[in-house]
Amino acid sequence: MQEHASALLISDLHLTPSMPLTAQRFFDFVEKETNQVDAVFILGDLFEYWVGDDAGARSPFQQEVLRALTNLSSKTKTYYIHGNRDFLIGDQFISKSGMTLLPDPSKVMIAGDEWVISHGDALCTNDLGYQVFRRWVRKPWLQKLFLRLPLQWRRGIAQTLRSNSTAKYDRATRYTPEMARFKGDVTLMACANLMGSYGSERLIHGHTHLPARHHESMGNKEWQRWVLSDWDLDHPETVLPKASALRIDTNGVRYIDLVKSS
Ligand code: LP5
Ligand code: MN
Repeated sequence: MQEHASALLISDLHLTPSMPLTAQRFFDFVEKETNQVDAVFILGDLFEYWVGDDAGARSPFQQEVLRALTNLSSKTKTYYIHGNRDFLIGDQFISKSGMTLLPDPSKVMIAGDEWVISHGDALCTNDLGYQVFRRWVRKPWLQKLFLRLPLQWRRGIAQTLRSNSTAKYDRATRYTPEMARFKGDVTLMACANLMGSYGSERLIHGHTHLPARHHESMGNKEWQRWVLSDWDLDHPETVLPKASALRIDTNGVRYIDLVKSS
């Protein structure tokens, strides 16, 4: 396992041309904040959605993000883990970006400690509908079939999936907030199983948009769980501006608020 003296971890930026301030903060992050660390880990959902590397190659916005990633990985070792919205990012994009793709989950060494890192969606095991959906869309044969569809169809399917997901979330938070919390978070059991199978005491994930540090235990197993924040600087009328990274170095672990320092 490669050792990294220090690292920054981010996830869930959901980059899209319709969120220009969030995208600009990512470009500035690459320029300004990543120079002092040994590694950057992007734990999924960097993009709002991804329907194939060929689509990325035709999108000026995705090419701009690609240039930022290439610049980032030329100065700092950069790792990527797929999210639930951009799991179709393929070898072509990864190799152009200079990043290293890691499986979800992975164990990495940062500042002398072992950490398990994951996007986090697979840990939301109370959301049975989503887990069934996830198992299907992660099947290589279905992905191959999807990637052969005309680009417009793929975009249409992705946009339908996104708007269903957003509508489902809005309905649940309005009418059944407890159920939304129950389904929208990771479960203790899934985390315990993961920590047990990796023999680890430290977990970092994103996806839930519930940034916090937790101390958890099950039986005689204990672990700390750090949750990354999503980023949104484009909807101040509905959401407080948010963007942060987790920094790990010999001084410990801490969140860096990228809204205040923008
Ligand atoms: O992303 P987020 O945070 O809003 O919500 C997630 C779950 N939603 C999703 C869907 C993504 O947002 C959109 C994915 C776009 C990918 C583009 C390419 C797709 C290609 C397919 C390749 C084979 O992941 C949401 C969870 C939430 O997290 C909390 O954890 O609840 O889950 C859903 O909304 C999914 C529904 O629960 C299940 C819907 C079943 C619909 C069946 C349609 C099958 C279409 C198959 C397409 C080929
Ligand atoms: Mn996600």
